Amino acid sequence: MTRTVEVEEHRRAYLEALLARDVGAARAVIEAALGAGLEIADIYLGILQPALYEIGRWWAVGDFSVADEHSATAVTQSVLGMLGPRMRTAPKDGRLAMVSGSPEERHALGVQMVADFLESDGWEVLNLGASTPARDLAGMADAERPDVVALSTATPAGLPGAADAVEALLALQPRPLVVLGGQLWRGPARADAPSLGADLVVEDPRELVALLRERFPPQPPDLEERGF
Ligand code: B12
Repeated sequence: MTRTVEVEEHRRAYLEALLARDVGAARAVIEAALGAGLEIADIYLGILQPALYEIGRWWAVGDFSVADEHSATAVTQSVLGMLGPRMRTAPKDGRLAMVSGSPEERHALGVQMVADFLESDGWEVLNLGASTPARDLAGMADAERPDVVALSTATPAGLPGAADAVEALLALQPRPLVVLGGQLWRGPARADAPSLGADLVVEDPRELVALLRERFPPQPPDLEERGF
């Protein structure tokens, strides 16, 4: 059996658990996927994200109520709570990232996933969750001096908020690297992204981790830590 088929089967089982509003079954599906040797990154991107997108399609055509969508989101939040700690590694070399939904952005699972991917690569992460106002975001970035601020935006209505946040972050001295991501930038808004002045627009959290490794290479472990 190929890995793709295996992921598909787990995804189908996960969706069934969401339809049944059964958090226990959802967790059991994910434990089974882990037991079958799937990487947590593949569970995030091959099971959880597509399942939520499917929920979104059902919701959009009226086959799924807002209550059902809220339940699916809460179940998935709980699964992320279970997987996140297994994905994280202790921050070790002082690389600091802030991750947030752009102003007015209420979609939070993508933010959490991006934070978890960064932590899995040894970043210290300040995760602000959904919808941080531009001024407050910039205020915290000014105080904390992160190397990078990653902003997540899902819907076209989020574009002005994302623009405000980028503007406020770019005005800081020194300023962080500003990265945009999320579903908004897969649509026509992608063409507007350069005019906002952000440094990067990235779709996939794995790609973000790889790009940031080039710009902020992890420091080799301290010799003392290795027992020398
Ligand atoms: C759950 C949900 C909600 C919940 C969110 C609750 C919560 N706590 O998060 C609530 C009810 C609040 C909500 C509200 C709305 N929603 Co909604 N929602 C969804 C749903 C079903 C799932 C979202 C989700 O968690 N997806 C899974 C995550 C993991 O995916 P993701 O966000 O894309 O993140 C991945 C990548 O994009 C990437 N990524 C994300 N951010 C970043 C950032 C960086 C830097 C990088 C590198 C990568 C990256 O990493 C993640 C992993 O790969 C989606 C369906 C969908 N297609 O996503 C609709 C969806 C996004 N919502 C939609 C809509 C229309 C709305 C509302 C406008 C509805 C309304 N009329 O009120 C509001 C807008 C609220 C707002 N101001 O933000 C539409 C958007 C369509 C569009 N293009 O406009 C969708 C697509 C549903 C649909 N099919 O119509 N929603």
